[in-house]
Amino acid sequence: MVKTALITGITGQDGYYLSRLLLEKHYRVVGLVPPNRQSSVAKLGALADQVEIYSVALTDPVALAEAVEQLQPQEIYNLTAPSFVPDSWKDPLATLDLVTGTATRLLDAVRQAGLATRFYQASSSEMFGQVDQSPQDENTPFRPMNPYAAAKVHAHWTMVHHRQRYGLFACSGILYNHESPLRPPNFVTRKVSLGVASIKLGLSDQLEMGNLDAKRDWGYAGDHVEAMWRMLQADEPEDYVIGTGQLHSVRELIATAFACVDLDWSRYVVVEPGLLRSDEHFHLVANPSKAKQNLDWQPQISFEALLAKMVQRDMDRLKSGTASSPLSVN
Ligand code: GDR
Repeated sequence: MVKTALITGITGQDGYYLSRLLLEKHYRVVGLVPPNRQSSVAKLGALADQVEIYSVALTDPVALAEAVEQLQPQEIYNLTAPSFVPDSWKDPLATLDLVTGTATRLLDAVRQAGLATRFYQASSSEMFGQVDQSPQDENTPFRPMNPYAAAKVHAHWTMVHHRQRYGLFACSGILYNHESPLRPPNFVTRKVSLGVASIKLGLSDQLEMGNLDAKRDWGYAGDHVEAMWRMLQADEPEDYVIGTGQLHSVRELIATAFACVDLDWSRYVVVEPGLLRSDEHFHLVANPSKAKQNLDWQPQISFEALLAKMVQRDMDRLKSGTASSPLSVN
């Protein structure tokens, strides 16, 4: 039987990699895309012809319930979110509605349709926030530090309630930073890979950065979407922390990326105070032991290999004049 997977946020980085994975596994892949976001489907490149797109407002519970009823998906991956964290301060209520509202509406749709659909909720390491233990695992308390993280916590608990009260097969993947050549350039890894490629090719001579001492657990998006899928194939619905378990500073990230093209980063990088964030002083790093043990999951691509891939891809894009086109992934 061909399985149907329904994805929100299909036009984002994770939507791309997850669609590719599911298509390789011969799923029927359906993306729920709001009417005002239809133009973003082009971001899926060659995959756009292989997935089905349903035009549905994620704010409309009736339309979502109809889509679920009609498609009868075996799996739902709820990936939609305004993922650039600082933006959530600009409109906390819109963030809450998109993140928590969409999760709640979809979970209710599954419950009301009486389906055995398996549900994946995209949770985030940002939910741990002000941690007093490192690394974090599935038992670490949530202490969110921004509206994005607070909304993700609310969505997570809504998912847990549906699992406990109604017996839905619902799981939360608490994912640490995961990157790829498809990351938009406002995120730090892509900003650096594009900056390095531009400097190497003589197109710019400076890279303005925020906090060089900030530390993150950076993995590869292709590895992390594999974990999402594995969670929904497990015998029991459980929540998992997904990350590499390795902490690197932004300074290390920059040095590693510049080293890919044999340049000394300290000659080009300047700190721009306007890019510093006031709400982050904590080290978010995963203890992914449970995923390794239960799902047989572990990252395949190292930090160094990931950055080399991103820098190379941006060199190629700039040389071919396609730097603004996020697609054609290696
Ligand atoms: P993050 O990703 O907020 O962790 O959220 P981002 O790449 O924006 O920041 C990572 C770290 O780098 C520091 N930093 C800078 N960041 C940006 N964007 N630009 C800079 O110039 C810069 N200089 C230093 C930041 O301060 C931060 O510490 C990502 C998103 O994918 C979320 O949606 C997801 O939930 C979390 O990861 C896990």
